[in-house]
Amino acid sequence: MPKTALITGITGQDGAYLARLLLSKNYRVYGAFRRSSVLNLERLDYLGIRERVELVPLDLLDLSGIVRVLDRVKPDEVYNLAAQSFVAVSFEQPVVTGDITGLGAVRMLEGIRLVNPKIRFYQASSSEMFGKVQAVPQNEKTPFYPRSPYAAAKLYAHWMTVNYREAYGIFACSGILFNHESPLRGLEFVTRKITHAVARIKAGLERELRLGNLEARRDWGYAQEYVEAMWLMLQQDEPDDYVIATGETHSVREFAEAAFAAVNLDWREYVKTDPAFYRPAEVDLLVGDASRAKGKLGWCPKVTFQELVGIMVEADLERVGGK
Ligand code: NAP
Ligand code: F7E
Repeated sequence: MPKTALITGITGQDGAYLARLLLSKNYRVYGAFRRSSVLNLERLDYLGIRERVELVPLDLLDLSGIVRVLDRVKPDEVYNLAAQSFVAVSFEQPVVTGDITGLGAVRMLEGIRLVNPKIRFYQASSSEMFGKVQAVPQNEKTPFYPRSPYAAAKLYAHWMTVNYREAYGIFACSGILFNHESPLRGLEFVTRKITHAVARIKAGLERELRLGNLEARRDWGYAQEYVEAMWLMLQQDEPDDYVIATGETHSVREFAEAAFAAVNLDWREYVKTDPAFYRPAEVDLLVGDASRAKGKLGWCPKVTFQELVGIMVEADLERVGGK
């Protein structure tokens, strides 16, 4: 019998890649979207899988809708990828971020507890929970220290995932994923903002790129590989929490330098810093230790930092038509 999966956040970067992965494994894939006046299926179109995903309306703010969808779809596995995921906006909208990103996960868990506690659950946790890091590199045992409303909301969702596992025996896993990027990354995130601007500058459509803190360091991996780890977590005999990361860290400055160099431009001639893009509290350094994932899931990343930058620049050059 093919398995059935429900993915929340199907319109986002990870939702699209995960849907493609699960379809390739013969799953029946339901993709949950929140109703809006324009349904954005751009990423599913980009991957050519729009027609193969069964779309269901679901808002993480609405418990009764969640219960109805779980009852109708009868998933074996639920991947909770939906969130207000942009850290910068979480400072402007802390309450709604808490409601969607924090309580939203609890509504999904409650829905599972009410409808069918045998459903396996994946929670999209984040390296942002480490925030002001208490150890370098960060692993599953590293204490958390969130630095934004987004991170605090994710931390609540993380502990509730652990709690539903311990209290009700639900097969619930928290994947603590470090930053992962791709050509499907939203334009507001720094990597895609850079590669998109590089392509437009190369094509003569723009002359400068305004960025915030160039010294922040992140452990950037390739999204396509990271969704594989999500699936692996739900295939184990026992539920657990896993750090997913490359183990390498690079600054925003290094990313910009590499992206401009990929089209033979010098980043210093185009990048300007702008206080508008600084955050009230910053996460200075993230670098993950994914040894547990390697040992238990057999997961390890393959795409290097340089390759990731190249993949993203190439895709944006094609989109902009600058090639
Ligand atoms: P993304 O591209 O921003 O996608 C977020 C998704 O959540 C979108 O489909 C969005 O729908 C949906 N959503 C937002 N509010 C919702 C609501 N109230 N009800 C239902 N759906 C809602 O994020 P991503 O990069 O794919 O990340 C996937 C998940 O992993 C997120 O939870 C993110 O916080 C987490 N995460 C991401 C990273 C990373 O580096 N990418 C790392 C660690 C954790 P709309 O299209 O309608 O906005
Ligand atoms: O920022 C700095 C910024 O917005 C990265 C989300 O997927 O990953 C993501 O969160 C760094 C920060 O991602 C600009 O200050 C400089 O230090 O690309 P970002 P993020 O905040 O790390 C984690 C793991 C998640 O869970 C989140 O959902 O880059 N930065 N200048 C800038 N950032 C942006 N966005 N724009 C700038 O102009």
